[in-house]
Amino acid sequence: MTKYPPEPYRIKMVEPIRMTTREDRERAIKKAGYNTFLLDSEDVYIDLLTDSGTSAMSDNQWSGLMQGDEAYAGSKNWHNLRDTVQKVFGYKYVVPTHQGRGAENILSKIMIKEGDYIPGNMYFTTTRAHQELAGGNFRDVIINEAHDPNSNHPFKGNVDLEKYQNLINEVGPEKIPYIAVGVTVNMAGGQPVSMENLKQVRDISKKHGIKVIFDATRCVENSYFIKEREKGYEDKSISEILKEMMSLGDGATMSGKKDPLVNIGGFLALNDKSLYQKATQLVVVYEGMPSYGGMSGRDMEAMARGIYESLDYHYIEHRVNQLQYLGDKLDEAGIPIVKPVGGHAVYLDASKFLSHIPREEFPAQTLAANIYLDSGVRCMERGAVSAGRDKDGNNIYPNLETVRLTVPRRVYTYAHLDVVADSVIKLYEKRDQLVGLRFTYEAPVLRFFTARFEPVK
Ligand code: PM9
Repeated sequence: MTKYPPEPYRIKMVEPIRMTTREDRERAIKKAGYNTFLLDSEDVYIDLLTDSGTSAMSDNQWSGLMQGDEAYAGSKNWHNLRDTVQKVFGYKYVVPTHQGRGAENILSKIMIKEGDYIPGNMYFTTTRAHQELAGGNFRDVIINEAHDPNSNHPFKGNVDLEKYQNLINEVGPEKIPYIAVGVTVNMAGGQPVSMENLKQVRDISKKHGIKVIFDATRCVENSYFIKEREKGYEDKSISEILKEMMSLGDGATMSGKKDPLVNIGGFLALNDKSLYQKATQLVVVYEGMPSYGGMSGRDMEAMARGIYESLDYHYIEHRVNQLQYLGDKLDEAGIPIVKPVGGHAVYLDASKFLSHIPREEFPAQTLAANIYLDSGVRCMERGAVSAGRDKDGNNIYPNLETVRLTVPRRVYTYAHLDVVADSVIKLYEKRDQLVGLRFTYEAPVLRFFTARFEPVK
């Protein structure tokens, strides 16, 4: 097999994409308040904003859509989805939700009490927002290497067991309803967690009666990294590794929009019956019946089929290596990126890329806007704007000030990634000409989605 495996699929349907002029893009980014989330998709050439809900479905999934059973309750597609999750993930109970944050909302409401602490291997935006809205305090217990863009640690998503134990000693286990373990860790650069680390997390948690809840959003990518990098897992299948990982926890939230290869959907999976009962009481309030949770029958069918497809070794090998291809091109050209390259995106180190722009002028937001201006490639800020403000209203400045080039699943080819790399390399050569941004509008929660900016004069 070549270093960068070819696409393990043929293209049967195409969607034209539009090239734009510099003038078009200047108009569009100004209208969007220099926030790439606010651009119209028609104004985008190559869309690397996110891998969320942007996957291309297979012919098998599309044919599943035609078999949607749109009964209000108890549809056959729900049974298929529930059985699939139980089989693949090994959890007893499944609560369907419209997407990942629907599951996070329910989980936070049933498990967190005012004043609780929720340790996690780095924050994720929507996850932390729900924890805080439920009265909890997030505590970062990821290893230090995760905050260092240059560390080549193979499992940068690992939980720092000492930090975790210290938090337990400090606040007491009764104040920690669960530890939230992301596999992989999005904000660290799509970095994986090792099986060994997960076993240790399970042991500490069990000793103190703390539950382990996975954010399984990109668990297939994590399973691939374990197979590639962890001794003893070379000969195991992706699905064996995934099931072993999940067996080390008590439940999981899932955004179906990522690894399960669908455009909408999610679930909360649990082993504890009383928690499941509480979750079903809330799902009817926020999402829908416990047998659809905000999804149509056809959505559930597509997700059940997508989950199985995502476990195919050739699919996930190609997916992760597409990212590696883009990362290698940028790295070879001397572009500062977060290393090693993660499972769903290449992260540019914007602090280094735009070292002349101070943190208060948001180098990553500036870089994302300028990549779009330069080539029509859309990407996403993952730095101070995403991190938001602390309880005293001060901007949080995470160590990682990054721009995420996120590759949707089964959508773009290596040739598209060449265009992206060339554009970023070209921009790097004239980086000194870029000027920072300041807010003109900022929402109090999850501000990055809707914030507006203007260039600092
Ligand atoms: N992630 C992403 O682009 C979409 C929204 S935030 C820009 O990375 C994790 C690890 C995620 C995630 C979404 C969610 C929420 C939970 N955990 O978007 O609600 O990466 O389905 O999932 C996004 P939903």
